[in-house]
Amino acid sequence: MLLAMLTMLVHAQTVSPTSCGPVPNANQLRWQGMEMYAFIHYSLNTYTDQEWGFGNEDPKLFNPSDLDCRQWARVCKQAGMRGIIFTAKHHCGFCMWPSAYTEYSVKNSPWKDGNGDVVRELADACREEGLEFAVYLSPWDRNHPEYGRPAYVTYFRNQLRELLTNYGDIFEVWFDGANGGDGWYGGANETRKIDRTTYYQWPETYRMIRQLQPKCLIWNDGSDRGDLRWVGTEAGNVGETNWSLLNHDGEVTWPMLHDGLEDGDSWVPGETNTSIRPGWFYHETENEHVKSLSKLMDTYYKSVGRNSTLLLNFPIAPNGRIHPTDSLRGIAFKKMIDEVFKENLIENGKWNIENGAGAQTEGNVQSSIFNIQWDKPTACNRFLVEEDIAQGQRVKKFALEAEVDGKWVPLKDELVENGDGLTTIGHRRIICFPTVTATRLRFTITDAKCAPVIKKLGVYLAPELTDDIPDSGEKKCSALHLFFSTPTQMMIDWDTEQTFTTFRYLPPQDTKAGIVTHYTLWGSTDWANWTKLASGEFSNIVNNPIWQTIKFPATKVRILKLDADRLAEGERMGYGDLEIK
Ligand code: FUL
Repeated sequence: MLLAMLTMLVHAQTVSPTSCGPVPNANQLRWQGMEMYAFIHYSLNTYTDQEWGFGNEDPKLFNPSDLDCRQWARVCKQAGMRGIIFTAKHHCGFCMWPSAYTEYSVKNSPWKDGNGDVVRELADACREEGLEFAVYLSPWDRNHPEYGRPAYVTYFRNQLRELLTNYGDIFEVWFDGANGGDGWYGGANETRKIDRTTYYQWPETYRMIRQLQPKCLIWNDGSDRGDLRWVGTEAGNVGETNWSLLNHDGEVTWPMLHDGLEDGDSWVPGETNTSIRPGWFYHETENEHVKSLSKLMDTYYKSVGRNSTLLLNFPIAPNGRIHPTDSLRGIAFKKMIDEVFKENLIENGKWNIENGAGAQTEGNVQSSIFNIQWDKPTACNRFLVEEDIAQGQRVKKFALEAEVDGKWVPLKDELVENGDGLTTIGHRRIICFPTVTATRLRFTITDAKCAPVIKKLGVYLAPELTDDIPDSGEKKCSALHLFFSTPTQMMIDWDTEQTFTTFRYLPPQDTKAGIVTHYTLWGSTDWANWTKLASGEFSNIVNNPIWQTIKFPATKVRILKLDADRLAEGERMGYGDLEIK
């Protein structure tokens, strides 16, 4: 015991004050406290079963029978979301509010005879439910004739001004950096390349935002540094080491997005965005694939539990409502979070904290060692710790040990792949470890930028995370006879003629090399005459590598041929799995 105490003291002394680094501004601090808020994806894509519209989809398709923004707000609130970010305009350019600057909007749809405004209805519903409201405005606009030229940037700013002026307080603006190049562009049907670092002239746009909405945070994954950063994936996790820092200038590489930058000169915290379903927009085929409770909890631990916020997407179904499966799952998610954190075992009197500052679990405590003792062995499996980030993110490394049956055992984060995961803390860090029945717990800060300031500690006993229904491991395509006739052409053949209507492609899951972004699908009965069944793009497949579905009129074939017209990276087409129906 004496030796252990000495070791702890040595650790404490190694925490020598150096520079504490940047701190958040008031807006960032407030935003971090929101913890979870919802994305809502809804546009013409909802009616064309697409993830990215081309820009020529007919506004007449927008005619929901039962659009109910109050239902969205109620569901989001009950799912624990503190605000909603709405796709006011997605890449297709269709505006969900009657913008004065374009005809491509709800005003030319049959919904409410063209007198409707989804942005208004949602902003009002959010306020009624006590939620904050924010907008996603896609800089890439595949409808606008001037996209790629200076006139479009003026148009974009005019639209942004409408949104920031007419709908009350906006807590965040989301400027998606996605740009696939090609689009309708007023009928030009061509590819338009822009330089994302200069084209949009962000500094001027930022000035306008600051002036119109001084409390609004800017999310921007292209060029000029916004107030928040993307975490480099749409899978729902930030790096296990997550610094809320980046450098103000210079390129941001993928590891910087995912993990932040320990010695960054600016406070740019990570926001983890993911969808409750595989896609961002509603697809009936995904009704069976709404994320399970354990997957959502895993996402929570790997976002909010790793010093990030969670931006969880709920797509709107064609009738204008959140689908019942998604709403029930969202609400169950919040119930489960409440269940896990309902009883802080430190606070219920069985525990005490032994350190110089006295026993307390909330309020700032400057210390490097927290030695927690129980009267009787107590089962636990979650450890929660928060730094007072108003004073910066200081802790670099810590240790966690439990005394079980008279022996100290090191605990590690069971959700990390490498190492023990006991690195940065920041706003909140949650460590998940297999249940131990311990008499003591020791939390030691072993390295910090300067004197650590701990704001909260918690120890909990959560129901164990169960795995999702295990995958049989068998690929759907294992019974197919397939081969590559060239590095970018795949053939599949059958002994007899078959009738198909659907080709499904799962891209490679662990690399961008070989992901098909643009395709042509052909069918034949004789190897000589080929009928083109479909061609197009797999939208957003790089950032969200989920199953892609190609539908075509029922056709008899003996051979199918898939041409990879464009690959995300590399020269050889790859696949994770295939399904043909
Ligand atoms: C991506 C977009 O391309 C997706 O369609 C979606 O909006 C997602 C949130 O961001 O970059």
